[in-house]
Amino acid sequence: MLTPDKQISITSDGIKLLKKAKEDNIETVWDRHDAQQPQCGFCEMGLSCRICIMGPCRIDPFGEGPQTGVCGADADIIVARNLCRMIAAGAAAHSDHGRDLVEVLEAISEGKAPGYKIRDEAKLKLLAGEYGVETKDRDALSIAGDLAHSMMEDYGMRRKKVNLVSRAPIQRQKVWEKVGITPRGIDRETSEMMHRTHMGVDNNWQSLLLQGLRNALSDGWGGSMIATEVSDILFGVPSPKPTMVNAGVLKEDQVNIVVHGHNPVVSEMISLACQSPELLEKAKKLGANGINIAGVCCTGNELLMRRGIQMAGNHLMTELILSTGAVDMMIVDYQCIMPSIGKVASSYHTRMISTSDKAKFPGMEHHEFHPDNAQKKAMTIVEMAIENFANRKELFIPVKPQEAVGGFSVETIINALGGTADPLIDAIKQGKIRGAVGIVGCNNPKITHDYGHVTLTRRLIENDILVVDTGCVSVANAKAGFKVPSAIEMAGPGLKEICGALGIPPVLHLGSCVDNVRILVLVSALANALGVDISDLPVAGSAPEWYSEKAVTIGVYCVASGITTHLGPMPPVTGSKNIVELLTSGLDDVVGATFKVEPDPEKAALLIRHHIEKKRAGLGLDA
Ligand code: CUV
Ligand code: SF4
Repeated sequence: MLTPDKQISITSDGIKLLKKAKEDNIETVWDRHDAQQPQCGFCEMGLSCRICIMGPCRIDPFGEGPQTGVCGADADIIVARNLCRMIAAGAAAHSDHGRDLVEVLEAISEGKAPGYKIRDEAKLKLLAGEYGVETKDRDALSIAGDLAHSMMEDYGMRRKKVNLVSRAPIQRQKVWEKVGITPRGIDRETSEMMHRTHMGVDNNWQSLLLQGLRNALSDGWGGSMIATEVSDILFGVPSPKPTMVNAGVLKEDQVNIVVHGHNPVVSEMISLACQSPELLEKAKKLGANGINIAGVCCTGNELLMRRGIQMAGNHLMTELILSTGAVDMMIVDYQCIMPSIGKVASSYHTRMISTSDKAKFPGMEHHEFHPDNAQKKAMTIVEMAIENFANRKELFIPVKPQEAVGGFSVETIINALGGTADPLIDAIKQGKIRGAVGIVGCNNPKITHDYGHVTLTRRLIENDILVVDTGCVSVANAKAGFKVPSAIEMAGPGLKEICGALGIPPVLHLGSCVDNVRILVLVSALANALGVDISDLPVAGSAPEWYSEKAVTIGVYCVASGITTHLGPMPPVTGSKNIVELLTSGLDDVVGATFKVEPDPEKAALLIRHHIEKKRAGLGLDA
């Protein structure tokens, strides 16, 4: 158990719910993290290898024991292979999520996905144009079919480059060509990464890492970008909407359904079912004043972006939210779903439902969703949740919800600016806004929950740096009150003036993890407007509390796209001086950006500000 003085979270719902969970004898992620101490030093440094069964092998970092594995791989090779396999896994996860959306798009075009439809024809046509699909005098469904098939080709080996790479500024595309890292096919790069890291294939740490960059780019400008764009086509381009966040969004008098995971394909159908008059009627009959849907993690972000649906919490809140006793049902799809939550739920009345053929969990009932049955399934599942309302025991909803605004797509940001990026560029040129930072990623029990996100964000906005966020950061920042227009009071004078005039908060919610591609599109627009490369812009990325393989991939595609990126937790690379050197400085010569690792968000804010001022000087601003 945790020592009482160790602060686990800066959030009051987190602290109160952890206390409740302890009273209820619930084991949480923090307890399990404690039980794992000390964690393996070899693994932390990336120096252990279990790729083949001549091993497992470890390299002695102090130079006394073995310096190679059984096969002869040295520290550089082992660290590189381990990191590259993390990139491949992250790219696979996002891109497979994208693939599921492409399959829904195809099914709609064939009339095999009742309940789903093309909600944004303009975006469909825009994408069709980019993919060279004929749109003139054609109906949306046949365009959708051809677009889906063309996107499927992006996943394979028939193309020389992933199609949406052409969205990047031409200077950036040339960098990729010169270095030889233009991604060719989405699955191809992941598959080749796994091949190269098999024993006895690529044993040059530099060329391994270059393939790692290409693999990450195949996600950022491929799989994730497809995921976001097809989600916009199917469920609508996000626009700003008021919402509520934290555990207080659960309602005492309503059926509470929490959706968890990443893909909007299931959660969108659930949210529609929650509005069905027939089910609302049934809820009423059973004594509930309505059906309340809330999200956790990224599928929640997807719903928040497009429907203003409230968020109950982020990654480290997913167990705690169950100890409210107020969740009648939790419905999950995939990614970042702790295998512990079925067990947590068994102490309460909560019914746990898994929905994906590729993601099953202990202690959950499996109800598989497919495009052809999702509409019906959603009705059945929500009805089960309503029936479970009667089984509630005592509730503990610890806080009042916090207001926030979410739903900033690139389209709506440009709209808010009056149709072009010019006002933003002018503000940057005049120095009213010094630059912009995308703060993204997860929570990690190694760091006080939400402390990294909120501290870094506060320091940046008070220094006139615009913050955009996605993923679990977006919930942390919304809970901290950065996402109401009055939050400009926490911003520096220049940022306050600009955001005040536009009526927007100083921290803009750009969506889920796959929506980090909206940041790529936004920086491309800024770079093009200024006639420079992305790496010349006064911008940066940051993942202060990251934990997942997906986060590694995001960090790598940001850097490969020219965005210098800060990481809170150190990735498992310190066993190779060469690789640490390359990631933190050498990459500057290759792609014009690097990683900066700094666990303390106060210091990270200084590093990032310094970087932004350096880029401003490079552009001749403030001269
Ligand atoms: Ni994809 S990847 S913990 S839910 S941001 Fe949240 Fe977001 Fe990390 Fe997961
Ligand atoms: Fe050991 Fe080499 Fe096998 Fe890795 S690939 S487990 S280093 S023998």
